Amino acid sequence: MNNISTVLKNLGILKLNPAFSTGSNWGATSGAKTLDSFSPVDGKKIASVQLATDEDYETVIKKAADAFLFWRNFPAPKRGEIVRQFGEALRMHKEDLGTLVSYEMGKSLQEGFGEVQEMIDICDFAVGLSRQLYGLTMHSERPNHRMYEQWHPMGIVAIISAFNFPVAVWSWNTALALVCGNVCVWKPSSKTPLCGIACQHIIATVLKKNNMPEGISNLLIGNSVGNLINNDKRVPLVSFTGSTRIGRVVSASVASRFGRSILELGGNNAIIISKDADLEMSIIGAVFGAVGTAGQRCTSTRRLIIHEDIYEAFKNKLVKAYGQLRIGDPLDQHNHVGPLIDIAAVEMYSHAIDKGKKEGANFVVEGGILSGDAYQSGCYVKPCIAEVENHYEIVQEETFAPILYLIKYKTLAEAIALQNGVPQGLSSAIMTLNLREAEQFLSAAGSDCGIANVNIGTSGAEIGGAFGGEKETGGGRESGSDAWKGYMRRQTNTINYSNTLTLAQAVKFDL
Ligand code: UN1
Repeated sequence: MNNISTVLKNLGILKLNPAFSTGSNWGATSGAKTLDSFSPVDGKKIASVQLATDEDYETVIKKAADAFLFWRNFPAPKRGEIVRQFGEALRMHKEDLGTLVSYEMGKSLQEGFGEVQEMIDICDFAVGLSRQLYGLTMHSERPNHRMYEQWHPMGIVAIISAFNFPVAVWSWNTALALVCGNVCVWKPSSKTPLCGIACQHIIATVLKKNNMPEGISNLLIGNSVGNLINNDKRVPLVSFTGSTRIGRVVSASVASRFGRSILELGGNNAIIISKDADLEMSIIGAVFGAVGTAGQRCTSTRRLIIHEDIYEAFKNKLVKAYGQLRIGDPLDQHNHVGPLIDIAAVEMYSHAIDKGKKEGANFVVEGGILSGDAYQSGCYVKPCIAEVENHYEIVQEETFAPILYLIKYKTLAEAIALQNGVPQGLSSAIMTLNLREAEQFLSAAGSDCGIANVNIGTSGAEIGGAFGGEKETGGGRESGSDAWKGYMRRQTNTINYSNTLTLAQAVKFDL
């Protein structure tokens, strides 16, 4: 692995210290406030970045609005060509960007590379889409009339993303929004600003090379930015990824001005382990789902709902598997589990364990905070497992940490009710070789989640499907399938090519 200053140099961002960017213009702010980015890997400060002011926000929105006037008329396949080049640039930078993700966010290097791969994949998807964006044609009830629908861009799309997928979630939104003819304003998580700067620099370089105007892709760093976006009528669409608590605020503010929002909020994802499951496969799926990204994916496996006949055997296998986990520097490829994002996350993890114990949780693998030379950042925790009941308050909540809850079931109907019996509805899975069980789980009376899998875990969705969930997860869809429709406005067109004006519904109106 390259050391971090080489990575920042290779990414071309070593000398950049902006509060915002409208493209190749990296604005130094009028404000004096700065934000330090610390690595949870070793606790060291990586860099200091400036925070955008309200004035900077205005500068960015004005540039974006101007750029939209050009971009909306630039043919969609040509927009796709720009996104294709962006995907190529990401291929070139995969190693450095993946390493930065791993170092600034703390996920394993493999997962850092995987995240950049998701970015490349969505670019490929968006390029194909840029020659589609299909609308339907309909038959008119009136003679010599034609009806069809078109999909038009909306304008400025704001993307507010979280620390846990500091680059991929932005790219899902940006790649789609751009081919759809929108311009983007991105507020990355203040826990991972350097990932934001690196991505913006990559796309800005591509836009500049193609002589595109400033303002097509924009970046704003700063905590007050979110609030400005939510209340700004010039921003018709806000795509927000984060907690249900903040999502509720975003959703209400945006709705009150009749804006549209795409919400990707909390998950409380379960795997049902049937007595007809392939147990070896189930163990790997469950362990990766629970400890991958140190349990900080919105798709992380939080609950295992296990059939009573295999409960003890499966639990013992899990305990054994947890005993083999190596926790440590995520850039060392031998380690399975890296740190949590920061000390506040460690506190939430400890609080959840204490609360669980008070409610009656029986820990079969104990948690704890690691200390010593290799864990100096204070952000490394032990993945743990607790036997619980589904109704415990702590089990009903999403804790962004590697805490796995075990729940026993007798009948499939009971298992499905347990799986659905939480406020969130993002991802779900069943491990079974029994076709009837699998189909019941996927039926209208089965899982109530946006994602329901058979014989794979809850995390690691491919970009080709629509990504998102129901209930307190917010209902938004991003990424593949027809999620692009969320980034466009639909227009129904009726064209009369006859010599007379015929009213619909056979209404007569003679003068
Ligand atoms: C997230 O955690 O916010 O399905 C996104 C997955 C990844 C995306 C997760 N492809 O686990």
